[in-house]
Amino acid sequence: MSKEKASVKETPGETAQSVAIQFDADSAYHYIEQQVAFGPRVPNTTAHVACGDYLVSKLKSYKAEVIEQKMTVKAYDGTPLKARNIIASFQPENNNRILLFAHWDTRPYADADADKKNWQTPIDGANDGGSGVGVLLELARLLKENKSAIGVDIIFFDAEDYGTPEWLDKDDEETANTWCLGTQYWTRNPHKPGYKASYGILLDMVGGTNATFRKEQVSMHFASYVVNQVWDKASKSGYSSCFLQSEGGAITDDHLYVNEGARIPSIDIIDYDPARKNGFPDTWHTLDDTMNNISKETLKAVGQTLANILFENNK
Ligand code: AHN
Ligand code: ZN
Repeated sequence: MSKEKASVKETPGETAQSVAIQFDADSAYHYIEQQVAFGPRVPNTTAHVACGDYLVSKLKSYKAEVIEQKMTVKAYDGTPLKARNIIASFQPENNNRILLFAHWDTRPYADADADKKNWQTPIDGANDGGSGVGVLLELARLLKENKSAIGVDIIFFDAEDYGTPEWLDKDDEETANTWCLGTQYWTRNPHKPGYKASYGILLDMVGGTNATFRKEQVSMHFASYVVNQVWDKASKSGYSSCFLQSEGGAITDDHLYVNEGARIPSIDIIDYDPARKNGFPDTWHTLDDTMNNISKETLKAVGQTLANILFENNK
């Protein structure tokens, strides 16, 4: 990640670009709408299978090499979940790689909803699930049109959000490993033996209205230099009102397992503010996690920052 600089020399056969490659937030928004239109993407439902097929076909249409990792994982209550990690590689032969990831399943329970009657109802997951995938699909589209300097892997992890319900009132330590089941499976069974990337970036709830991103503590523990470089890039790109220079909480999320299991230094870009009631956005795990609370400004801030990292040498 070098400094932004204006392009000067033009070599024959190469086109110098003076403007950044534009991340299209309308396009990312549309990809979220498409996912939500399937209904809640809860493992063991037909909507989940149909959305997974949609994601695979989109990634193939963007000329990625796609691997579907199918598995059965065990939920907190023993339910076997039919799950699928979806892995897309751009420039698979390139040994210099970066990993971008998000979960694509949605929570079966609105267990943080103010109304107890809704606790057993599955959520739309426009932000929680949909947004990270929407941003990454738009980056995949850009990767078809523009060659990045590095190889890129995009992983949509499954069965992240089937963790122990709040109403069981268990303590966090006891239930931590009931989340992120697809990622935990992948760290034990990498899609390619010995898979490595220089670093990883997880997107979680990156589409909410007025979202703010703080330097999350698990990310700072394992990969502070990645956090600082991403936050610097965001600030240089004009998004310092979204990417704040302050400390976030420590979150059990997919990046924890990628750090501990796969040993790839990874960060979490997540809308989390320790000053809030439970830290997460108001819509988190409620029936309000819908398209109404998705903001194109937020999608643009995150997506353009990542595009500026992937394509920084294209300018
Ligand atoms: C826990 O609540 C333990 N982790 C939050 C991870 C998460 C859920 N991200 C989105 N939904
Ligand atoms: Zn969730």
